[in-house]
Amino acid sequence: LALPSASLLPKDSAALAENIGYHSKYTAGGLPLRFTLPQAYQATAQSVGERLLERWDTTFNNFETENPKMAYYLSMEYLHGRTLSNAVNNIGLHGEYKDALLKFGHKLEEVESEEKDAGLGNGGLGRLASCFMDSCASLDLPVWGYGLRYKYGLFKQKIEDGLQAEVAEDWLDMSNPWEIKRDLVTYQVKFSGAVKNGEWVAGDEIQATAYDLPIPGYDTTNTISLRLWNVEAESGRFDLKSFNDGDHLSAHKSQIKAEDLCSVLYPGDDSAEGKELRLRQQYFLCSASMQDIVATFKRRQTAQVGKINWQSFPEKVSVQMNDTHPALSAPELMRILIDVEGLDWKTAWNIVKKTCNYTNHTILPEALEAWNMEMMESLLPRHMEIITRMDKEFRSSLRRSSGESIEDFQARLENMAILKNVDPVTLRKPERKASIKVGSKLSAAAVVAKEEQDEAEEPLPDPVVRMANMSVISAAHVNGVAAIHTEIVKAETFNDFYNLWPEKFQNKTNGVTPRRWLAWCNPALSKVITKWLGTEEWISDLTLLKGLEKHAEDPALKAEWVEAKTAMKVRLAEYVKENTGYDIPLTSMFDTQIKRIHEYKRQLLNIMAVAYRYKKIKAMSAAERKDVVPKVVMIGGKAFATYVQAKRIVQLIVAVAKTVNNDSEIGDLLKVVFIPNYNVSVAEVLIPGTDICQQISTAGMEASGTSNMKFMMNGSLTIGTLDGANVEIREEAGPEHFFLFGATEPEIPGIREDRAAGKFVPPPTFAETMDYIKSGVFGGETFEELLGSLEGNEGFGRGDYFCVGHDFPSYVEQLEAVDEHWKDQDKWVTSSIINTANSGKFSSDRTIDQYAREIWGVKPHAVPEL
Ligand code: DL6
Repeated sequence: LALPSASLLPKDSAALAENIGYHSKYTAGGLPLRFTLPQAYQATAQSVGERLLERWDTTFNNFETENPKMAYYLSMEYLHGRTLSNAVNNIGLHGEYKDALLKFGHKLEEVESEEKDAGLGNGGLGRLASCFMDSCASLDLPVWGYGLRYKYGLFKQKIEDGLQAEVAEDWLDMSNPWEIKRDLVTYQVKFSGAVKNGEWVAGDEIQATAYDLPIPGYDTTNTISLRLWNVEAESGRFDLKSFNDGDHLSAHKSQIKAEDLCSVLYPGDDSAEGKELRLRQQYFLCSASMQDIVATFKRRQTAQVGKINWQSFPEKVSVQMNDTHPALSAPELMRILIDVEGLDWKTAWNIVKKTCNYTNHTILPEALEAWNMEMMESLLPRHMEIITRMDKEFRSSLRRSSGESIEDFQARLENMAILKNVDPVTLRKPERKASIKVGSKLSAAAVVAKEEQDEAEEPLPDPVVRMANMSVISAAHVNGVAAIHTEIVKAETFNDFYNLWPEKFQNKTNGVTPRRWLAWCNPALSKVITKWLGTEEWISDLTLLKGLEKHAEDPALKAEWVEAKTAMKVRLAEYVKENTGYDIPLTSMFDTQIKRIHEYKRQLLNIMAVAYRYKKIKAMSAAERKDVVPKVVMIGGKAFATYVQAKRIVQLIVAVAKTVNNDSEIGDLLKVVFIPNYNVSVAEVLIPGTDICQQISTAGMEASGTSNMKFMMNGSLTIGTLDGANVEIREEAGPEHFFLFGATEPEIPGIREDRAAGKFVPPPTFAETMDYIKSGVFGGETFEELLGSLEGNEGFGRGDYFCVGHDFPSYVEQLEAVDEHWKDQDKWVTSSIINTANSGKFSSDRTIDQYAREIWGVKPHAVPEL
């Protein structure tokens, strides 16, 4: 029996309207006489989903039969945002769907807005993973993503009484029309128990079920898969006996415990140490994915070659670990190869070392994961054996370098080993040496005193498994995410490893997809770009934007550029009005900072400069005020629920906004807006409407940043430090189109030392602003605890660890330079065009092409057109 041909689904607007009508009646669950917006969304999503499915099937079948080398991207986070708008654009049916919906009286944009963001990530790391998926599909690469299907993604942020409140975000409550549940793709994931006679007898087993999200490439049939694992309640876990005995709660207990595993995304900045559920999640992802990868390899090998040649595994498979969260992939692959497939240790280890790769996304020490060894032993006893052997072999392979003292060698070895706080011989928790020697002649009283003294000593630290060290040791390639970040990784974070294996380390400067982040989110500017370049090709080759540079002084382009920017500012102002109630004047400079709220990202520096500006304007005469550049400062971002200092920063921003915006004396000269519930779709409105963006982290602390790239593409100028990808953005745009301030990375340790030595003299503008805020001018609050962190008062944190005070004067100076630049609108527009024109490097297509060639060894594999 022949299956229906994959290319039969019609795509003209009349047929699409019919298809939407069909789904609204039969699958969208609405009432027959009404066709509401939510119903229209569900019906349209079903219709688009079918068209994605035929592409997905074609791609899958093609990979299955042709068996190219595959790369698998493992990430605990994907910050996907909305799917509908991206999908209709990527598959080239935007116009057709627009017309089809108009037949029902609906606007496509309104239908698209019905969709909830898929927020399965905390910030940059997860959003990067989603951009990478889009580029992999668009470049026709044989790549698949793996992740977890959390029920509750990143929380919804509300501002209540001036404070952040968190509300659980049940993004699946309306069902997810994009996912395809694969009932037949399931794997058992084992936990706990013990290893008996070399065999792991699990204490618990949970079933992982695959849910696939199709990822359509742009201008290609290729549609790849993001496979998210979910725990399905198994009937076997329902305890019928308890139920029959009337104990209904206990009957469900085991089911609930299993389902809990995928219930919630962990907040990114909170140290996950000690959180067993997080470790269970990480292992669940690694185990299900590695089992799936091995199964695919075996199936394709058997079909193609007739037998399985394990040596060819690294020629067919490359695994990318997105930070250390999926680091258990390496020991899990070892376990499968040895325990299930019967390979010997050496063969398995050679395969693993060639297959796995690791990306580092942070050098913040608190974010480098280290898991308690005892907990790992109890949860993953077999893996602890494997990891211990990996560590033992690594330790014995390490050699003293010439001239290195024994002490230095030992210190280096302890710094690089996987296990920390263990006895170097047994690799177990060290026994505390009994201080009373056997046969000693101490009196009974002296023995008691000695024992008491022993007890009073500091307890020995718990042994831990350092996931970053394990990742470096088991990876073929290790990469940082921006040039400066990779240099820090090589020179500091993993310096000993770099000296040992320099060839392992690479830089892969991040990128963002130009589809979502320019072509689709900024229709006004895209139109202008296409007109002036005479082609739409830039959407798949962003370097073509360079062609705009020669027109950067052309008044005709400038006029169109301003018109497009204004259209996006109008859209943004409407959004602000609707979501905050504030009116913002369109002729003002729109100044935006959007990212997670964190002390190192220095939203505090931003809002303090706003307070300083406010104070200055208030002190001006009416004549002086005429010279002030009117400005709207927008800040958006979520503070993690337990990060107290970050929540205080939100509180200060909201308080400043309330005072400034209600001050009639200030009027339109300054507006401040805290954008609540910042997420991907909010960013899609904010970025195109922004004139200048703030990338002001303490130098050396932001690995890369990616919003900086999105702003640049959309013609925003940047005020920033020499940190992360800012360095490369400034190089590409040219220093005269970038506002640089602040200490550089090599200067930071000295500044901190001076501070600790009491040598810091607060700059007058900074001290004055501190006092101003403390005076209670912003809603009567004095913000002592927040500002105390900048003073280094006892009990008030780390004494301006993030160097806000040091950088304040140069920041304010550069903000003034920004004002001067703005006053010459002609110059400003040229800078805006130059920024867009030089943003080609920051397409994730470039980044992914480099991963494909320099790390994964995979080649484009376009499937035939439908
Ligand atoms: O590489 C993506 C993104 C960078 O752009 C940010 O600079 C960096 O802060 C972020 N890192 C994390 C750290 N998470 N962990 N582990 O989110 O990665």
